[in-house]
Amino acid sequence: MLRVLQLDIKLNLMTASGRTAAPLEPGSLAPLFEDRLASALRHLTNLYERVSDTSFKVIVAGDVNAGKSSVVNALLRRTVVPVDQQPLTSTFLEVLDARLNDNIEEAHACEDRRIYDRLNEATFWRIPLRDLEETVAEWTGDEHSIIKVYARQADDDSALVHNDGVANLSVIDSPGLNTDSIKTFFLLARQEEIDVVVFVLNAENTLTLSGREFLEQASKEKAHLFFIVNRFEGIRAKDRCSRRILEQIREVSPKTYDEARDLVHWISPTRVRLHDDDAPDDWKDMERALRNFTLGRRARTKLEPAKIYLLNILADLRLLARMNRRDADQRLKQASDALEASRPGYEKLVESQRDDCTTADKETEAVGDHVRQLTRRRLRTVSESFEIHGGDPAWPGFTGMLGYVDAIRDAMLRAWEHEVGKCEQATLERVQHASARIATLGADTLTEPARTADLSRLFSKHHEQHRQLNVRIELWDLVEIRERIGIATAGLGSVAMIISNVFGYKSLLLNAAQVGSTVGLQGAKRWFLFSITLAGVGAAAFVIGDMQYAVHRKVARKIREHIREVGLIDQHADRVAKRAQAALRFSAQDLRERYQRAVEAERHQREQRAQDQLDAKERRRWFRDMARRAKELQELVDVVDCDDRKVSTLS
Ligand SMILES: Nc1nc2c(ncn2[C@@H]2O[C@H](COP(=O)(O)OP(=O)(O)OP(=O)(O)O)[C@@H](O)[C@H]2O)c(=O)[nH]1
Ligand SMILES: [Mg+2]
Repeated sequence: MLRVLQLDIKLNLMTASGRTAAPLEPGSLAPLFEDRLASALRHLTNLYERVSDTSFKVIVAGDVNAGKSSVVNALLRRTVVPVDQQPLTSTFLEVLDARLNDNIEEAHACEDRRIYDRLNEATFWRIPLRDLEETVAEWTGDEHSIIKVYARQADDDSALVHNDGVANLSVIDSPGLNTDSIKTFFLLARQEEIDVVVFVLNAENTLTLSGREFLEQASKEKAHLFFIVNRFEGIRAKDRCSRRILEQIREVSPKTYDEARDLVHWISPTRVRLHDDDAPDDWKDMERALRNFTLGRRARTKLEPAKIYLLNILADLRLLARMNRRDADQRLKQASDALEASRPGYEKLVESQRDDCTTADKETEAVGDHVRQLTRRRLRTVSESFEIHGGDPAWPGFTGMLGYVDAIRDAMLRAWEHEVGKCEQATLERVQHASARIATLGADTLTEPARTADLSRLFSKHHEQHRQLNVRIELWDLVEIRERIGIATAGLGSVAMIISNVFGYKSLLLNAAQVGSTVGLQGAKRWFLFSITLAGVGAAAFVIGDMQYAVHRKVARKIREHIREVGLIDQHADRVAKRAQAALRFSAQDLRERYQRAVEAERHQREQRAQDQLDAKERRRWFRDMARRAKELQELVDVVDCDDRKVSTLS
């Protein structure tokens, strides 16, 4: 349990929240501790000042009319404070060295000692020493009032009040004890930091209830008290009397009883002749004992409270350090556990990232290759079988030849376009399938859903133009190279041969009549005869070929040549492959990014935990150092010998 630092936390919590069981949040705790530490520091500063202060305060207490004022005067060897048979002293009188008041003897009556300032007349009023008795008799101050009496000291250095450069003592005469004055007494004791309480006991009277109550309370705060038992001379049964008194002292202050030889003195102040420097030896013995007790054992009166306070604070600090270290240990363990626990998940994530991204890339490549080959194969197939795609348009005769050729060509081109379209469709399906597959990659690891690629525009309008194929076929194209050379060398005469070559003689013969209808009978006859002649020259028999088939073949070949020259199959294969890969790369990239974000988030969290780990280690180290330092200090403070460790302070 905290000794110094705890009390205020409880109080603060009570006032702050109105209940005691307020949760102790570190955030709300810190300012309370800060506050408490600040006031502890202030207190330590006060204690330090007190320890380094050479002045001592002795207060003389006792029942009404016990002879307190007489003791004070006897110590001073002169009448300074008023003495009377009637109860007299009603306020505290502090007797100080006149040198503290520019060597002027006078009294300062002060309403409120907390604001007393010797140099500020607003805080007191002056009383000549000779009028002191009158003032003391008349003035009833309140709990804060005091009369500061500056008096020159007797030269005898055995007198208690002296200034030998080492210690500066002041003696306070106090009012007789009753319920009210006890309170006032402890209030003053708390404010003035009293070093020694001298209790004046009248041997002729028994201790009053107030006196007993006072002693009980005082011995709780100071283990040792100093007793002067007066009017002992007149007691006949001295042994019995002293036994009775010592027994009383033992009951209220056992420590004092243990050292009764030094701390209990049986002597009357009236035996001291005032205004005479000399005093009876036993009085002087008492004074020496009091001086020794006050000055010689300053450690006990001044150091002890500081020591106890310091030890308590250090014990508190060690406890706090221990608690905080334990907390840091716990945090360290939490952070380490969390880090360790998240490691397999993190490693798995990184591994799946690598695997899945590779898979996606491979899939992209594979789909590209696949559709490229598929497209290539299909287009090659269609281009190789153009002949069967040419359709079967009605033979229009020679004159409609061009239209006929165009019709065949168009049919073939349509077949081509259709096949290109089908390749695109197959690619689209393949891409859809692959894209869906990529989207499922990492589904069990990643929380972020996959973005769906928009495949509706994979082969959009823009691609229609790619499908279209324009191949112009001239009649001239229907003539083979070999034949063209013949035409060039043989002149027009070879035309019939060529034509017959192209369309076959059969068609030529069969269609002669139709030719005649358009070019004129005469001309037709001539063309026909000419051709016959030519044919007759070149061949023994007319081979009637299938003209339509020949046109199909020639057109198909022409288109095929065009396709080959342009490299159209590869172009299409590359185009669909590229499109497919581009579409799949979108999915792969999405996968990669989602993985990256997930890995990044996980890494960030791990870094955070690593940082927590470091912080906890740092905290642990710091609090270990703090505990070590507190322990070292404790040992240092502990060896300071203050004689009596249970002594505590009045303040
Ligand atoms: N015989 C005898 N008389 C004493 C002794 N001490 C004090 N007196 C007398 O007792 C009376 C009261 O003495 P004070 O010193 O005024 O007592 P006090 O304790 O200061 O009294 P209050 O301040 O009124 O409480 C005076 O008449 C003193 O002369 C003593 O040791 N022997
Ligand atoms: Mg008095």
